[in-house]
Amino acid sequence: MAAKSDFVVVANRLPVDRVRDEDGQESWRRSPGGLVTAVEPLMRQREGNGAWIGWAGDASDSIEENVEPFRNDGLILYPVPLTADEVEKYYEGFSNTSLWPLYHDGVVPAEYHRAWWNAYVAVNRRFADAAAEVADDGAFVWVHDYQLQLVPALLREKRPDLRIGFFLHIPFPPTELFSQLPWRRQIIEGLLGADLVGFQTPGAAANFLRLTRDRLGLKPSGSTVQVDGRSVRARAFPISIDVASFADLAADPAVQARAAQLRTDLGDPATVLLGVDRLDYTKGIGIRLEVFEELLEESKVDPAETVMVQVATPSRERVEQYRLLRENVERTVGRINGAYGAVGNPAVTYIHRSMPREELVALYLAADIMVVTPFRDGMNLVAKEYVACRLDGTGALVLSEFAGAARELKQAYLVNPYDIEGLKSAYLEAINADVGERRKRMRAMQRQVKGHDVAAWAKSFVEEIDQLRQSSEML
Ligand code: ADQ
Repeated sequence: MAAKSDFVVVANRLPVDRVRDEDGQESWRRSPGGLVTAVEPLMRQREGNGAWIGWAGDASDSIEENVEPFRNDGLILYPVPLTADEVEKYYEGFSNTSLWPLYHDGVVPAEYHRAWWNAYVAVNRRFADAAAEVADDGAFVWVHDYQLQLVPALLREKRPDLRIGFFLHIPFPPTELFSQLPWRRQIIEGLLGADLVGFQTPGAAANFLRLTRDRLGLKPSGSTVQVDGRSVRARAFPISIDVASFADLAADPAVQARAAQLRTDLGDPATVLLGVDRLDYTKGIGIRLEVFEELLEESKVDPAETVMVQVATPSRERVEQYRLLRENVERTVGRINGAYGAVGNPAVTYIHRSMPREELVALYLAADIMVVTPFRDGMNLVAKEYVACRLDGTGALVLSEFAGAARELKQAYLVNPYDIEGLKSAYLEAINADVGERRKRMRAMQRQVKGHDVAAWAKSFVEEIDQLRQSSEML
């Protein structure tokens, strides 16, 4: 058993995937994603004492098949095994077919099944047990996201000495919507096991606090609620990105040369529109493409001058709604290209792959207009990454007001993604804006993002939990 850790992250996924090559040789490969991008820089500062508990992303034959903790790139990684049945019920089922749509305004209907819930409870218990074993006396344990909402209370039961933080990366729905959930009480009680519950927006924190009153009869006051003689604080900690590392890549001559090459490959158009998302029905990818299609149809944009690139990272491919979405998006891309593309110059370039960070940044640099149109999104890091990369102050961001990022990036062209005419006007306004106007907006957004990077986000969360501990010790 490796040494105990004083700083433990608990998240559904490890920041690596286990891959097997053709000869059956196993190795670990870094995996992309919002959470890894956000927490990794902080973990690295722990001088080898930071631990990360998570699932390795593949099904085990049995949960007895334990993989020993191992070191990877300065982090101690503790894999939590899941069986194929648990992957189906806990991950694809309860997490991604019940909670994910429910928490995103019910963009598609949420499904509830008791067997999925039972698997969710069992897996949350396994994560809590792992954390209880790994954490040193009085350690800080930071639990992440909707897959693990029961962990704070389960962990507190075993280890009352720990400081427990929880951060929800996705939205937290209004009480009327949340109350659909057959296990609403258990989820709220699970979260209340933490000392500090962080959300992306003040509205989400308010929804949660209201639920503690409506469903548990507690008496929240300001951002705090008393439960079992303890104080639990709930408030917003808007997540961000590692601004400096994006700016460094954007300043790299090789990345800039790649961006120029991409524009040449796209046929040197006057305007490049870009979308980058996980292929998820909350992200509004279909509507974004259809708006472009209508503008082409109405000759408001010329396909010889304006092209679109859509990167859609494969995601949750075994979940039915995601398969349907993929079919829909790919049909739309095909239709647009059939009508408006030319040989060697499609109107929409569609990429359904993950890509290295350098290539992503080259795309951000190649794009005049970044289009981010989720129907609901906890934050949306892509919007912030684009802003951080536009070092020369050019470029424009079209951003859904239903992304958490809209609270901070107020100078974006803000849109309601349900309003098609509004979306069309915003595209055109962004495309036709003069250089000075775009620059003024971009510079203001850059000041915001630079002043609030991911290091500041993590620091403020950890400091707040320290303060809570000190004030409770003084009582
Ligand atoms: P996501 O829904 O995954 O995150 P987002 O915030 O946009 O959404 O983060 C996606 C990340 O993946 C970005 O860092 C992006 O650069 C990267 N990425 C996207 N496509 C890629 C590709 N093809 N190749 C490589 N990298 C790619 C969830 C919530 C969000 C919240 C984050 C963080 O849904 O609302 O902002 O967590 O809290």
